[in-house]
Amino acid sequence: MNITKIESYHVQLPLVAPFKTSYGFLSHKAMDILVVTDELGNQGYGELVAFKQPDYTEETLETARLILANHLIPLLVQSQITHPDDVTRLFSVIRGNWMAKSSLETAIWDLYAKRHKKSLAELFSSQTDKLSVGVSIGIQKSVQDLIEVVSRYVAEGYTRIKLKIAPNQDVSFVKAVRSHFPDMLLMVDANSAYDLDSLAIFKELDTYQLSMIEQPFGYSDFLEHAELQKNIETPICLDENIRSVEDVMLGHRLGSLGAVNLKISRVGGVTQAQKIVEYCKNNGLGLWCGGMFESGVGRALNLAFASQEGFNFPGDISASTRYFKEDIINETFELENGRLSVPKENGLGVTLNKAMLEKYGHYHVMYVK
Ligand code: OSB
Ligand code: MG
Repeated sequence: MNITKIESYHVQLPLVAPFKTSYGFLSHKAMDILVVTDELGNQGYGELVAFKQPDYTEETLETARLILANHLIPLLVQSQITHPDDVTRLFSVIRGNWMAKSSLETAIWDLYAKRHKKSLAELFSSQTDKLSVGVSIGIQKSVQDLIEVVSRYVAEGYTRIKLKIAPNQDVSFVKAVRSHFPDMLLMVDANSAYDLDSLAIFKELDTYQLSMIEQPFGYSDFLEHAELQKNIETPICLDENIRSVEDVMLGHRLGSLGAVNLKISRVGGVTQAQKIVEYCKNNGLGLWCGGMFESGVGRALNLAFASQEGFNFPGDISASTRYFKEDIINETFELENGRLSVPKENGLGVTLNKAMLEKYGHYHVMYVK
C-alpha cells in the first residue's frame, strides 16, 4: 500500500464524571485521532491514547507526537508495507514508545482491512458479535457514594465491576460492595499504589472472593508481585508491568500473575497484542481487554480485538455514555443485556463525526506525499 497523507486531530473530550485513581483526578480525556490515507483514497483511523501526564506509563501525548513526527512517520512512508505486521517489524528499531507506535500501527490495520473490504473483527477471527463487558469505577468520596455508583452500573447491566483502590480507600470499600452484591464479578485495581509492606491489606482483600487484584505494586515489580502471589489465593492481574509478550512470559514463569489486562496501545499495537493473546491461550492465563478512556475509534478496535478466542473475562470496554456526553464518531456503543455489539462494517466499522471533531479537536497535517 502507498501512503499519501497522514492527518491528526488533537481532541479533548469532557468526561461525564471525573475519574479518580491513585494517580490523581481526570476530568477530561485528551486523545489524538490519526487519519492515514492511501493511493486509492481509503482512510484508516488510529487513536493515540496516551495521557497528558507520564504517570500511568512513561509516554505522554506530547512525547508520542514527537516520536510520530520525527521517527515513526518518516520510517513508515519510506517503506513498502504490504501487511500491518510489516509496521511492527519496521518500528522495532525504535525502543519503547508503545502508544505512539500503536496509534499508527492500528491505523494501518484499519486501512488494510478497508483495502481488503473486511471488518477488523473478521481479520481477528472474531468468535462473537456481542461482548459481555465491565465497568471501571473511580475512587469515590465515601462508601455510600460508591454503593450508589455501583448500583447504577449494575442496574444498567454491567456484568463485572472493577473498583479503583488506594491506601486507606480499599478494604472498607470492597467489604461494602461485596456485601451489597454477593454474587457480582468484582475486582480491584490499585494502579501501583502499594508495596510489600501492605501485605496485610492484601491478605484481607483475599477474603472477598475477588476475581483478581490488578497491579498492586510498581510497574517493574515482577519479584514483589510473585512474593505477594505466594501469600494470597486471588489471582494477580498485571497492567502497567506488561509492555510485551516477554513481560507476560516473565510474570508467568516467576509466578507474578494469573491474568493479564491487555491494552493494545500499551504493547505497541495489534501485532504485539496478538502474541500475548496466543501466549495466554496456550498457558491457561486469564485475559481481558483494558481501556484508556478511548473515543469511539479506540473502542471499536477493542471490541473487535476482544471478540476473538483467548479473551475469557469481561473487559473495561463500557458504553459510550459511561465516558462522554458526545463522541467523535457517528455511531454509539450501547449496552444491551450487559453486552456491546462488535462493529460489522469494513475496517473499524465506525465513521468520524466532522462536526464533533471541529467542536472538540484541532486539525493538523502530519505528512503529505
Ligand atoms: O488502570 O486500567 C487502568 C483508565 C485510565 C488509566 C488506567 C486505567 C484506566 C481504567 C479505565 O481502569 C478503563 C476504561 O474504562 O477505559
Ligand atoms: Mg489498570
